[in-house]
Amino acid sequence: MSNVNELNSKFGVPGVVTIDEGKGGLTRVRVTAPAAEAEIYLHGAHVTHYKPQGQKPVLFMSAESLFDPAKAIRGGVPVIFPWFGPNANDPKAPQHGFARTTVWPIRSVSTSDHGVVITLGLASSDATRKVWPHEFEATFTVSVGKALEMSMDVVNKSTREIFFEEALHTYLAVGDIRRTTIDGLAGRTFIDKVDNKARKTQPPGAFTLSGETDRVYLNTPDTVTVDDAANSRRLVVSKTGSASTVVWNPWTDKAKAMSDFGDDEWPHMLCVETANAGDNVLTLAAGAKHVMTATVAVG
Ligand code: TA6
Repeated sequence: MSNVNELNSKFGVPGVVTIDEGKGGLTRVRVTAPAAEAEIYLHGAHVTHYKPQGQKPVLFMSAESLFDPAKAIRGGVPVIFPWFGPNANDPKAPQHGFARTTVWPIRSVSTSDHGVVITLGLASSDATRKVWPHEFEATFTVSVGKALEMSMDVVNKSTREIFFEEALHTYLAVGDIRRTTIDGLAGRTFIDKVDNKARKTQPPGAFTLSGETDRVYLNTPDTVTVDDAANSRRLVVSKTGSASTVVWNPWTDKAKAMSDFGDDEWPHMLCVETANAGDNVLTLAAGAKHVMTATVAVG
């Protein structure tokens, strides 16, 4: 794998894009553009920081997160692929797939008035075939500008159709989840993972969480608006090519149970995840490509 100096000479843009050794010695791309700053680790193609100029950081990062090649980073935007949650066929396989604990090489870096665009790639390998016997080419594109725009493109390089789930597992930073409302999911069916996976319908209007919440909303192309009263700002998560939206906050007990998450961090985060999961598992024909995008912006 290229070292940091080689990567900088190949992809660095003086004063705008720098590749360095981040936490845990993991390779990190640092972006300082006029509109925003961001950080992306090659480990998991993981966006760990996004801060529009003049704003507080938009993404939550746990102070307890590990930066360990064998573990997922806790916070930012974990890239979930090719399954969501446990692997139904292999209980020993890593939760949420292997993409978030695999190094994604940089494919390209470009700058424009719109912002900085970084593309990373992940292709099937002996390691991936061991847990998922299919040929694929994934490309993750991050555009750092007035909004954070991400695109997860998957090409089926196999000779037969493949089935997969995916998610951009976005951890939003909020001032206080107990004073935060979520709007855009009214009327949608969701799987309630804190109530025996019961299927329920989201009532009309915006809602506020009052306890551990873990919901997979199905068949929803909707934009979600998060009104963060404590920070007097709105965060807007819009998407294309995604039929599922996952809403998660661990609350007190689950927070205590996670060693890479501070006991007192749960009020300051809300996952609004852009996904294709559960009933919305994707079928991709041989040679075909699927594109899922998520845009996170301060409203
Ligand atoms: O997206 C919500 C969820 O599936 C929750 O069930 C919880 O497990 C969360 O993901 C975090 O999972 P992780 O494997 O990153 O600890």
